[in-house]
Amino acid sequence: MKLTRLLYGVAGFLITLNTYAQAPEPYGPVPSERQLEWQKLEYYAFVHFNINTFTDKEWGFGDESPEIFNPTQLDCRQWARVAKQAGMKGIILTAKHHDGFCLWPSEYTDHSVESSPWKNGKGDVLQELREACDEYGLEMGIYLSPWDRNHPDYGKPEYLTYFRNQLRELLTNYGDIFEVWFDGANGGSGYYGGANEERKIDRKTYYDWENTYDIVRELQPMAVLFSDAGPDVRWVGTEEGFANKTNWSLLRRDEAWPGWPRYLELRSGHEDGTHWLPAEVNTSTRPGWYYHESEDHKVKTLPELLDIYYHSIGRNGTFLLNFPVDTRGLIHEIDSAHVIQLAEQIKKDFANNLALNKSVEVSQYRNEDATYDASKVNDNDPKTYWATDDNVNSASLTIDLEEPTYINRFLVQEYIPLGQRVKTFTVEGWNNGKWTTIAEETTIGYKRILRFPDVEVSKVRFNVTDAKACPLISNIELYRAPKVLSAPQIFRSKEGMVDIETADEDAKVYYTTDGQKPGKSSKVYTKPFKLAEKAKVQAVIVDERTGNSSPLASVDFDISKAKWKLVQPKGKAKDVNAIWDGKTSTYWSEKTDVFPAEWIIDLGEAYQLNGLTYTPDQSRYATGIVSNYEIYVSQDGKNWGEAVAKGEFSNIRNNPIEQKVKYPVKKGRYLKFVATKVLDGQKEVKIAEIGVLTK
Ligand code: FUL
Repeated sequence: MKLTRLLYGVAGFLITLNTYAQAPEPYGPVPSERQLEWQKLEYYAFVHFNINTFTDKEWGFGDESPEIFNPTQLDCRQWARVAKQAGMKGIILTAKHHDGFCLWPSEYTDHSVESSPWKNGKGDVLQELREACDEYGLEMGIYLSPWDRNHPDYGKPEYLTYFRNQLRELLTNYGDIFEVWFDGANGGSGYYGGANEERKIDRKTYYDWENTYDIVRELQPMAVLFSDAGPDVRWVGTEEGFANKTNWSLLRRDEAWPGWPRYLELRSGHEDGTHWLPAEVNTSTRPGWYYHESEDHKVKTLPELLDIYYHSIGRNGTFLLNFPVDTRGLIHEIDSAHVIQLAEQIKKDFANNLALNKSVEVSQYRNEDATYDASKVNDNDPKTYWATDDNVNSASLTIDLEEPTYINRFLVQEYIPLGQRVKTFTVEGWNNGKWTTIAEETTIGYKRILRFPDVEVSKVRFNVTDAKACPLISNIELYRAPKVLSAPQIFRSKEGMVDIETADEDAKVYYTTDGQKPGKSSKVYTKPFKLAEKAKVQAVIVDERTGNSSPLASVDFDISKAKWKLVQPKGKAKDVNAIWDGKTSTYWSEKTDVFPAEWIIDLGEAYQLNGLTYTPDQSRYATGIVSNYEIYVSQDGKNWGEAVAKGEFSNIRNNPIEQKVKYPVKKGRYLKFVATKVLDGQKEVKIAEIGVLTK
């Protein structure tokens, strides 16, 4: 008996030996614990709110009086509530922006809330945010601008003491801080305690960053440090809201510093980076970081936000989305509505993981040890992973979906505690007895999400085609996200071609041009179509699978502009297309110091005209906005008679959307648009779009 047991024991031991594999060694730089914790947050809020909110500016000069800081309904709990509903995990607040005004009663300056009328100088926004974050279970972070256009010592060594004292205050008095955000911006000029001059500093050396970083490590060891070049989290090199598809969480960090001129490299990181330095994608719900009423119509829409989500979190970055809090001290209703729509869409997109618990086969797993086998990619446990033998840099994994299944999202994660390894990969689908390529991609990292049109497959094959070291894949998910049901966008070009755009390229759109409501019996949109006459185009997206449809999009197109020609200013024919291409993002700008400035358009034939539409420049720093106008109509382009309309585009500064002017019907073939005044006396007129209304 004893002998048999011994033999069994030996056999068991040998089997175990046979199937035991050494854990893979880390490869290259690896994340610190604080970086790992931070990466898991994925999505969190930025709040830009202070003096600039009240001056309607993006950068204050530093000479603003604290008297103007007086929010009427400041409520950090509302910020936290919105952030929570939006699925965000924390809030980073601009405790001090470049203008130097402090949102907390700093011991080291009077240029703070203490000198403002808000709460009679007894308020502390940081404290209120702390309480709100605690109540809603959110992390709190701080933005402290190194550039301080108010402080008299800025540019001298003394300023560093001030800056560090403030940092100590913030890191001592407001509980746990998850991220400290150091902005690389520095424009030179400032008020500087009344000196009102240019102060250039050497951004590489002036701040003596290492000693400042030590303060953060000492007081908040788990906080990550953000700057253009880390040391823990890097800027992604753009504020437009994306990382490159190839995105290494690595950087040759010693080459970079805050204000680094080669910042475009931050969009991809460095494949041969010497440090673990993952990217954070920061962008705002609006064009500006601060609240401007004039941007109320430019809040990013659900399709835009969704793109940013997939181009940040879906590309191995985190997503830091800014709320420009308004003069009331609240996140504006439009912004909160849009981010909540995003949260709902994300929830739907990732509702049903089709790969979960499906059988998975791999080309090879580490020493045939079950610890590293195929099942680890869909066991819902981020701590387990599929690993191959060392020295293997290409490998395949096949998920059997058992029956033909539609998919349109592929999510994959590397086990990053041991480094980022995969250089290239492909995804294939099995359908009709053969493999078809769905995607050919580069890096993965913490998380990569691919978005593609619906494909029907019964198996999915994931191939690592090149890796720096044996691939370690901790998770794979498959989804069929529903279509985005935002109203489609309808455009008409000058030539009269109507284009209908949707968030998903394979969305099904039904449309009409006869005034009837579109539905399943209407025409299906497949490509741009010609619409020469005046008509109402209405369109709706229908998700075939769920039967749900989008809100109705409806645009009234007036007469076609196909025959329109510019008569005056002369010789500008090649610049003019932007004003009637149907796109508000393009414009024509004409420099002039002669006002009134005139535009004459030949409509090609005579119409019963009774109105004009004018869309001003829609860019972030819009210029050449016509504020006062006159409109004339003529049969022959020579005799104009009295103006059919003249006046002011009311509120165009604060609300620079399409302007519509109606006037009594007058027949004519020629239209004259006269700009009698432009905002701020600028010597330029810009037209993004111009149109007429006819009877
Ligand atoms: C930039 C700043 O200059 C902007 O005002 C804003 O704070 C943005 C997040 O960073 O560098």
